[in-house]
Amino acid sequence: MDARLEAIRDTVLARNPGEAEFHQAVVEVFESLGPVHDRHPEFLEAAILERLCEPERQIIFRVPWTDDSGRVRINRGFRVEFNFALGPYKGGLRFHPSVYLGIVKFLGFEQIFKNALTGMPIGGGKGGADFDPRGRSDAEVMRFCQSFMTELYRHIGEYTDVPAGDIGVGGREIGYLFGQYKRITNRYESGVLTGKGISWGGSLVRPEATGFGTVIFTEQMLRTRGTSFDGRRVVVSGSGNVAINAIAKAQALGATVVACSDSSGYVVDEAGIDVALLREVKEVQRARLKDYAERRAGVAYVDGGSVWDVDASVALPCATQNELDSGAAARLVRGGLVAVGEGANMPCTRAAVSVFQDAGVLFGPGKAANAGGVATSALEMQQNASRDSWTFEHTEARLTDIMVGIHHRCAATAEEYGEPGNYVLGANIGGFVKVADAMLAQGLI
Ligand code: NDP
Ligand code: 2IT
Repeated sequence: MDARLEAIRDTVLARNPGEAEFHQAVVEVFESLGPVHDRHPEFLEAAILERLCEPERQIIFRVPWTDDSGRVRINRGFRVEFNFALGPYKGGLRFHPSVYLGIVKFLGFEQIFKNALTGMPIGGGKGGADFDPRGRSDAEVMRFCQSFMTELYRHIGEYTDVPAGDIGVGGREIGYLFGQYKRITNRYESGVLTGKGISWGGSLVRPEATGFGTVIFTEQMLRTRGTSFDGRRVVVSGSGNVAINAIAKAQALGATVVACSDSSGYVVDEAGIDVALLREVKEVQRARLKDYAERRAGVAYVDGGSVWDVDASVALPCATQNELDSGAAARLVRGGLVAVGEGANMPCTRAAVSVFQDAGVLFGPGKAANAGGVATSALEMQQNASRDSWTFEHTEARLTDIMVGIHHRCAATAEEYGEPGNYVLGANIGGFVKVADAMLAQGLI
């Protein structure tokens, strides 16, 4: 790493003790940014990096609620408003028991660069709670969401901060959150949340957008080597929103997705995952992947273990951070891996990324490859602002253009900085320069 940036990194790490995931995200970005600071000493003089690493606002709050037996429960809620240079803070809410400040900050930090890469007018933020929705009734989830919004509402707004979904937050939760926001404020402010239902201000394609976008980005990478998804054997991790839609799109492009997972195990389905059945099991019944295996002939369920033990030529990690380490990366490379597209945020460890890059595997980092979700959220905001709603075809065409544009920006930036094919470098520099220019123009704030 560049010596000037090392000193800034050390200060950032010392100021934020115990936040391992935030440290990891910061270090990974800093490793790309030396050459930018050679060309732009003004960024160092204006302390752009120090400012970027210090969130503009961090809100931590108590979320009290009662479970179905009447017992009082207390969770911790977060919203980190990281960067406002390009537009309203924008980023999802994660409900998962592992959520703490370090995870929200890593996600918010990544979101700054991701959102810049989309070319849309959105800043970076993220939030969530250490609430575990698994096994909770709809009524419990509703009471939790209402209590969460009873504090959050005063910090958000269509011109200030626009949350959306992430792990554990989908259409059901966004509905309860929007209802409570509307009730407290007495405003039908559609643009305050994205991922809404289609009949009340949502956008077609938003549910599919992250998974679709990841596959579109990965297809663009494959095309640089004169190949495509057609005929490929693919493994996807996770079986939530991003994973299911990545599976659907990869198979629409002619691939066979032979495995996917949840936190309990994975399935191997050599005939190709049956997306309609997977949606039924996971999205309608809210059941486990094991139930998918029980309902389909010829499918093996592996309890525990790692989905990365299954050979494939394309891997799409779509579950969670640090789910794919260097050992798994080396095994995948031995099994004939050609490309990786990160549907999740930071699913590959830094060591795993090095293994892929050293082996010449095409590697699309999350902040580029999974940007289709937030980009389509920005399209939802556009529709809300103009009180319009677009067709599926029109919205999907916009998403495709945006993903092709992100791929082009990353590839062109990597080339400009002398490392053709290095999408990590291209994404980090491409996102950073846009935000840094805006911060410089807007003065010391
Ligand atoms: P969902 O809640 O819909 O699905 C999450 C999936 O990942 C589930 O299969 C879940 O399994 C698995 N998972 C979650 N945590 C863990 C864990 N600690 N270990 C193993 N598996 C785990 O979330 P999404 O699909 O929306 O999000 C998946 C990833 O994509 C996240 O990294 C998210 O930040 C990222 N992302 C999401 C976007 C969106 O629009 N939703 C946009 C861009 C990125 P289980 O059910 O067993 O917990
Ligand atoms: O990580 C992400 O980009 C998201 N969870 C989507 C954020 C959004 O505002 O749509």
